[in-house]
Amino acid sequence: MIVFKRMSALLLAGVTIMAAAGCGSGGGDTTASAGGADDGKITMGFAQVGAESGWRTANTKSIQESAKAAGIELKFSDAQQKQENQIKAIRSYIQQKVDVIAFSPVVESGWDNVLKEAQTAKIPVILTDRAVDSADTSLYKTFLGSDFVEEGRKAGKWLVEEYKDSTDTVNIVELQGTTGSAPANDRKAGFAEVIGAESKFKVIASQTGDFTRAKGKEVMEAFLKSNPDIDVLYAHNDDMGLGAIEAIEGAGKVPGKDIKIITVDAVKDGMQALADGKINFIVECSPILGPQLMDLAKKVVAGEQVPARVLTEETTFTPEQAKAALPTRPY
Ligand code: GYE
Repeated sequence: MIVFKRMSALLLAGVTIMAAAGCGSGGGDTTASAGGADDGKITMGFAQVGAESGWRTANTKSIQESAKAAGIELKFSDAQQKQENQIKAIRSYIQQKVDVIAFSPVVESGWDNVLKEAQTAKIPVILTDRAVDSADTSLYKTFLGSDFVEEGRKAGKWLVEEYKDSTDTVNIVELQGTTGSAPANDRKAGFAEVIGAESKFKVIASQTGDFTRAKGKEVMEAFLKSNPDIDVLYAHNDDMGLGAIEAIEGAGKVPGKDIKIITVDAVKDGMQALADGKINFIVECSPILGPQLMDLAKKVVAGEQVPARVLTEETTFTPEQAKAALPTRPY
């Protein structure tokens, strides 16, 4: 009833307004550009870590494509895994007076000064993918990315389940991500927390492979030389795991059988190795952060409140699940 009454009132009012406006636009769908929201395009400066892995390549693609789709002008830089390059890029974005700065900090510490410079210049900052350890959280608007500790726990839980009927010692080697990076610190911590509950699990060697295939191979070769009895490899990303597979095969061992392998990311090459039985379990970490980032950027530039932490949704994969997912895997 109320609806009906209101509708007739609106119809009447509409007739009056249309008459007054000389039968203007009618449709009423043209309000999207009202309020000058589209005046001046948003410019984003994005300081990327590098191109160290399949994950990173997919992440860069997602950011570039989403900026285009969102009508955001993107200034993009690749820091080649060096913090000083990222700091330089951020300073240049400040100088260019971009509307918003987003970046994926290569390591967690050492960002306070440059973040303060952005704050003084009133340019909002969004952390993407990796966190910083700054005590002052007002230096950035939000942090969009995965829960790396949880990823490490998922890897550990699979291992506990896999060896639940065994009382023998399980010798584990670990290929860590970039030293000092959030995913390396957190994936190590989450894994250690879970396996630490059972004394049969022993991490006999743990070293960085810098998230690259080449380093993963090199470090695994060294692990194999000094440790004849490796049961499990936990690699903080697929690329290092894939490099390690080459080292394991080179040493005459069978990856996935003689040495069980757990990795993180679930990019196509990793998923293929999982489907082929060379990797045993992958914890997913999604690189598709672009659409959410552009959405947050628009809100932040408009001065809207955004949540301090935006988490990515993720799953895990067994070989069977990898086979099913591969044909439609976009990256
Ligand atoms: O897992 C790895 C990449 O920060 C989540 O960085 C990202 C990690 C990812 O090099 O492959």
